[in-house]
Amino acid sequence: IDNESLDRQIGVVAEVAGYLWERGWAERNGGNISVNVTGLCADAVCELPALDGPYPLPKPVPHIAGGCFLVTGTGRRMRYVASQPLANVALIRVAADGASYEIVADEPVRPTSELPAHLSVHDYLIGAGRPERAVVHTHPIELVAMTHNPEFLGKDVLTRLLWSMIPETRAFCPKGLGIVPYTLPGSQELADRTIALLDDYDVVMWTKHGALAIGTDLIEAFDQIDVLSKSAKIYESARSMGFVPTGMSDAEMQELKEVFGL
Ligand code: 2HA
Ligand code: ZN
Repeated sequence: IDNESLDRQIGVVAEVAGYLWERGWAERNGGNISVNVTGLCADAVCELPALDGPYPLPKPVPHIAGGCFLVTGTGRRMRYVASQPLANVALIRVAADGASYEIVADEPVRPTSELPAHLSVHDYLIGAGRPERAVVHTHPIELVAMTHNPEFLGKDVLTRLLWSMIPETRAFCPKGLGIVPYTLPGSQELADRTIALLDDYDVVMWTKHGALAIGTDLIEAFDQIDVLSKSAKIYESARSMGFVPTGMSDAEMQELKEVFGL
């Protein structure tokens, strides 16, 4: 496929896949990435014949009917997405009725097991008129560890704790972290529980599993998880030094909110 803007997007997928691997968030085939490239391949690419499919979707995605998506392949390792993106990323097209998809690309890579979550999120974003086009799901160690503590799972408890570790987290993740209770990976239920939190939170945490972030591009989505992860590491570091971190006070956080207009 010869398309400069698509090539650039594939380059960013490879870049972020490399970050996930380097962070230690992508054991084996852990995590997945998708980008809505519908606007970028309005030309010949979206008209390409299907190599494979159609495959039915568990729930129709009417707002992205006819759309094209770059999606990391099922069973594919992030470290190889980074080094050989073309061999490990699928290009898929959602059917005109939004109920199935086809694979259109040089190589018939099957999309991630978390396709229901990715496509449901893209469908929600377009339906809500939002600008985000990139979705990252990954397994950030410290954040996942924190979901194993029931005390952190109450409404906005983890968000407040993470905000209070360092001012940047409050500033760059102003809506915080929504928590989905443990749900079967790859299921439509996980997808539905995820999109239910996207109005109110920047990042969604899948309990005992991983994080999902959206962004206008993949770098922005990665950064959101990275900022939260930094706070989680500061918390862990303080605990392993033998004390419970004080955290910024409510007054200090309120000041940030006012001065930065968060
Ligand atoms: O792709 O991360 O959630 C493997 C996963 C499933
Ligand atoms: Zn996962």
